[in-house]
Amino acid sequence: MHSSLLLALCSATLSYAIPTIEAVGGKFFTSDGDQFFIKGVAYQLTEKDPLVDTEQCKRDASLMKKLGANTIRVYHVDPKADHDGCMSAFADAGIYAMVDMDTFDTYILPNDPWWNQTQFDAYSKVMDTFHDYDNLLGLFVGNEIIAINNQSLAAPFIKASARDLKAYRDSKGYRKIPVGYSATDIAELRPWLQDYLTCGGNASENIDFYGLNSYQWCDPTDYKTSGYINLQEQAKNFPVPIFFSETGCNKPGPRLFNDQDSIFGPEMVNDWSGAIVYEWIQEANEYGLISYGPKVDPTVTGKDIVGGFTRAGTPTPVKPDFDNLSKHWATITPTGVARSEYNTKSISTRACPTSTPSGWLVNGNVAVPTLGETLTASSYSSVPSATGTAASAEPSETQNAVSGSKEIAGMGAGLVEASQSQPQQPSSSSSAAAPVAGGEIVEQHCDDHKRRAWSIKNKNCLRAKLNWHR
Ligand SMILES: *[C@@H]1O[C@H](CO)[C@@H](O)[C@H](O)[C@H]1NC(C)=O
Ligand SMILES: *[C@@H]1O[C@H](CO)[C@@H](O)[C@H](O)[C@H]1NC(C)=O
Ligand SMILES: *[C@@H]1O[C@H](CO)[C@@H](O)[C@H](O)[C@H]1NC(C)=O
Ligand SMILES: CC(=O)N[C@H]1CO[C@H](CO)[C@@H](O)[C@@H]1O
Repeated sequence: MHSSLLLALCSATLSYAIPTIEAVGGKFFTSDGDQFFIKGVAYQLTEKDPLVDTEQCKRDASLMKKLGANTIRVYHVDPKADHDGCMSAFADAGIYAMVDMDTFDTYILPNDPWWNQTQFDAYSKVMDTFHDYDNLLGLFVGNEIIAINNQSLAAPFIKASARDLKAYRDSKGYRKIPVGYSATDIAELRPWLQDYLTCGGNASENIDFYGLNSYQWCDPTDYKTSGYINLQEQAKNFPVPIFFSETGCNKPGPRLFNDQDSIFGPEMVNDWSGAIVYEWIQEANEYGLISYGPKVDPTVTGKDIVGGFTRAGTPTPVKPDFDNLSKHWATITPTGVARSEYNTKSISTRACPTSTPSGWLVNGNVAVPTLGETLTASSYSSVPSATGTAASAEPSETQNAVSGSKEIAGMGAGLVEASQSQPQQPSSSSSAAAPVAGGEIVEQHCDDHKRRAWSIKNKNCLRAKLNWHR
């Protein structure tokens, strides 16, 4: 008893060494008052939870520090496991964690979304488990739920999950841990999705940050050709921190990471909060920055070997990719703005987009679904609650839409401008921002990150069902 209390105190003391991070307006700030920029890596060595093996975390944290990373992103954790060792290993190396709260069987579905108590319970358990770590930077309510415009009716359910998890956070007296979303980067969803998730004027219902999973910068390219110029146009004065929650095209390779110079350079640094590079471990998708040993036959099973790759041990840099990234990050030291000098009046408000046939389908500032609602035939209808009592029917989206609201009138010009900038995107770009031409990227992306089939039909997406990465 006594010694475990002592241990708890010790690890608590260790993690106090790192300042906490809060979202204020369109930026992240440390509790010391400095702006925080993410230099991150996606970290999911094992399917269930990579934050349980303290020794492994120490080895990885130490090399990540050399790489210049200050953040990891973890897609799946087991809320019942003990994360103290790993979280302090990362904190000791000055590294924050961003954690996805959804699980393999609770994520919001793109085509027939619902948001109910089972999901809420699963998400809130992750929050309960991680809230006390000072190096918890943020929590995601979802990753790439919506991948094409006709799935946009799932967006209000994303908002519902953010609203409920933020309310839960506040009701428990947890610190203001940022709660946000990580989006597929598809031009037909831009800027509608990012605007929708931050529109409506009620911060309690909006996400605290927006992450974009973008693979559209494939070296050699540049700020304009890659399409980053469009991302920037749409991120100007964004109301909450916006950053790349996954990035790093590996075609043709080696990876040069020249996008980091733009993200942290004069074009973008005032509006973006950094990037999480996909990914730490080398595996079949070949995005790895390090490996734990040579590739083996996929049929081989053994301790720490899954899917043809060793998933624990001493991390060895993949060359030249690791060094290339490390060299970039070493030269990138943005200071941004001090919290005391930051004027949140400079941020924009976003209109709730109006729907268009076969485009964005959520018409204006619709009522965010309540817990227990499901989407049927393009409107929300309450499903019977767990106790069997039918809740009252919700108004349909159309009835509820604030069409022609003053916000839309006020923001119209900006939105029109942003959407018109799309066709100017250079056609030479192999970008995911051009979904029709950019099939290759979309496919590759599905293969790497999706554990489920999208309704974008292609073999890679379907195969990804078997994959644990999203
Ligand atoms: C959504 O769009 C995809 C791709 O264009 C199409 O295959 C699918 O049938 C559409 N789904 C619905 C419900 O319209
Ligand atoms: C903002 O949203 C919260 C959560 O849905 C709600 O409780 C509150 O009444 C809303 N505030 C306003 C001013 O509408
Ligand atoms: C939530 O929805 C899922 C899928 O329909 C269902 O299995 C689960 O029982 C629901 N949870 C509650 C509390 O109703
Ligand atoms: C910035 C940097 O280090 N770039 C290097 C990345 O790798 C290629 C291939 O080895 C080198 O040519 C670059 O100089």
